[in-house]
Amino acid sequence: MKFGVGQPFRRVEDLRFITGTGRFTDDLHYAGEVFAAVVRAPVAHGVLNAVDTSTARAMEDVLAVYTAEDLAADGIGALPVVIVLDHATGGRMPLPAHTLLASGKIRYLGEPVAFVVATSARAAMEAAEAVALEIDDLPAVVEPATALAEGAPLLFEEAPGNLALHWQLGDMDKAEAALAASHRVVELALVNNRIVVASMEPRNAIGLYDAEGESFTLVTGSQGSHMIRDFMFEGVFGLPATKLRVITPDVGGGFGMKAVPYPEQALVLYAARKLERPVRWQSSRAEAFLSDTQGRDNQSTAKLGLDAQGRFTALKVETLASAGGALSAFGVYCPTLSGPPMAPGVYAIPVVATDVRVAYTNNAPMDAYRGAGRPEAAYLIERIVDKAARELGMAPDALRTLNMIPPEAMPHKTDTGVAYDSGDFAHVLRTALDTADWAGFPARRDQGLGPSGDRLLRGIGIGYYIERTGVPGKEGAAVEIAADGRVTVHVGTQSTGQGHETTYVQMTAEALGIDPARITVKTGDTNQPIPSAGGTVASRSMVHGGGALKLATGEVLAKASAAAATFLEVNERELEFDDGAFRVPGTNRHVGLLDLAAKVGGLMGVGDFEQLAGTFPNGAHVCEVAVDPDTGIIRIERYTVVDDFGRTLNPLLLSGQIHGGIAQGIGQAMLERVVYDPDSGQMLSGSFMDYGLPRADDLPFFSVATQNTPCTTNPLGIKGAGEAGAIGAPPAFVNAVIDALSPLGITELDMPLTPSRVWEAIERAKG
Ligand code: SMO
Repeated sequence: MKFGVGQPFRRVEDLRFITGTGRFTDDLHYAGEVFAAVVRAPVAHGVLNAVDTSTARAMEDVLAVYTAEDLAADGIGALPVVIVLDHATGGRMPLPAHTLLASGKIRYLGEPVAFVVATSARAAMEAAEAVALEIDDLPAVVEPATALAEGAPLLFEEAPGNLALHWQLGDMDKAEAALAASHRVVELALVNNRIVVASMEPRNAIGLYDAEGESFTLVTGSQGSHMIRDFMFEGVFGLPATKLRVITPDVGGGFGMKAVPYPEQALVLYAARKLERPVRWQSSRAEAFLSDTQGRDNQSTAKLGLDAQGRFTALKVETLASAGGALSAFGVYCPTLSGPPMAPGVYAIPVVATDVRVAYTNNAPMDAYRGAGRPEAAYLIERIVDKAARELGMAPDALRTLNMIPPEAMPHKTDTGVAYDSGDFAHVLRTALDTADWAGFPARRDQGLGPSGDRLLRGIGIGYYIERTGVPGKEGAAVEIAADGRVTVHVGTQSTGQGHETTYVQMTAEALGIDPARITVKTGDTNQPIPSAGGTVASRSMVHGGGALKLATGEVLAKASAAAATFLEVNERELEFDDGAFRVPGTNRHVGLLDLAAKVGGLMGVGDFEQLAGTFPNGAHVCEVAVDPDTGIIRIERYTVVDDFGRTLNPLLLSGQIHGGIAQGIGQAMLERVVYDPDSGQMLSGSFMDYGLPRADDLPFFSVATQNTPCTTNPLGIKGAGEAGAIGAPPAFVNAVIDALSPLGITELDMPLTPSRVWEAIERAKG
């Protein structure tokens, strides 16, 4: 079918976006609305002695200035922590309150301290500047290692030694013993750099209050209206979730950062109730740098054991991670439940253990960023495998192939307890290497001169990733065929730019045999008629949302089939459904689905899907680079990806996902790093003048293809593709650069591989 699943159907939402008629939160206006601005902490760590709001309150057009005292007086609670774990050594992790407004103490630069509401955005901003804060500065700690060091300034009384969590997976002693018994042990220490999320549309929130119904509406850019509602309400307002409707219109990027609740979302609701007026807040880019949750930020040391043949015997990892200056909803998820289980990657490693210490630090709160822990795991294993190959004098592809879990061993349970259901890793790797002309690289290595006439240093690298997605859970969908022939599909996953409308339209058009132009996809409203919704995280939208839609279209067809049997006066079993119509085979008697819907006054089908096990997208990234030794500038010459996504719904959109993921992964690996001054905690990279995002001319054209092995744990065979590109890219890129620099004796280098860092390493190596 022309518009069916598997076809490169063009994005149905793009006309709206490219003609400027998308409807984002800031495009929506409400009668009587007023404007909020946040007073943010000007220091990273300090005692907050007083907040003087008197000048601001007296300013023209100012309606209110709220502080932590006002919130406390009204019984407003703190934001929820979703991931709560036990310390490995026993005992629940401490849970210092993630307050909406600071009280008593400041713990990160940009932490909200007061909330100003005025009749214009300008008046609100000016009044915010007039709020006087009396702060005694404290020394800041901006790295987990310094935060955990003896005598470091303490952030929270509840967390002695700044230890948010000490957590282990596997038996560290067993891993140490297995390493001791190994033929060889390869060691690696690396930093996974802290990065901002940089969604194109900054965060925002509009709060509405209905005094009569004592109910709220929150309009906000999010990765799922249902998840924000469920996080927001009980803890913060002490009200049942039914008292809050959350609406999320078009969203310009989320990447994990918009999956969590924020103080401002609660504050607009609070202010809307106090003032009985719609209250709107729109983050500036500068605020986004300071107060959006950030990603990655950990340091690991790892040991990989090998036997005499090069087979892996054990992997032991020790990680220090940062939670930032407030515990965000999934703040400790990435370095614990998400990353470490994936530590062995695609390799058979009999013993694997990880020890993680998460520290409170005077930085923005830490949370999920595209991949959320899995990129960290993939980066570590793929770097240490490359290092092992170099130390053994073995080709990196051969060492990988030797240790990869073979398809005949599927399903395979890793020592970390993860059950891989399917995959043919060696075949995917071989396909990628062939496409990248890996075999022809030695001849290319010696080609080409830099601008000064020096020889360019060329290198090639592999990053093989696997991620666990399709996290078990429920997702709902509903399909409504109106009597007039219009079809509405309700889903609970939220597109933040991925193009969900297109894929859901494709799936529906194929299942119902109807024209895609008839179908409208609705999302982002907790009032939708769907039984459950988990939102868009962890590459789950097609895995879960696709499953739910399949159930919903199935129910519509079942109802229609019964109606068709009555109408055609045949037994239902005699009917066939084909090309949008029920037919009695061998006759010309038939009725179209849409005609039937008109006759019965409309049809509705609902699906409530439960994904029971993980899915495991995986693939090989092969990156080829040329480093100019005079400048340290790295040019990516070729970039090849072959993925196993189980089943492809739309190859055009899929490529888009991979392209964007590579750009974000290369961004982290080549350019991006949040820099806080180590003493003051001031941010030195607080704008795009100082923080390098990748641009189109930093990247080559990509070769992207799939070699799919059906997923056995999802009824559609889908593995999920949202995060994959960002997971495979960093190790492929860094391994390529180290390959280029290894003739100079450079075998370790931490991200981001900026020209200055590369140039300095080259100069040092030259002596
Ligand atoms: S980083 Mo994601 O939204 O699981």
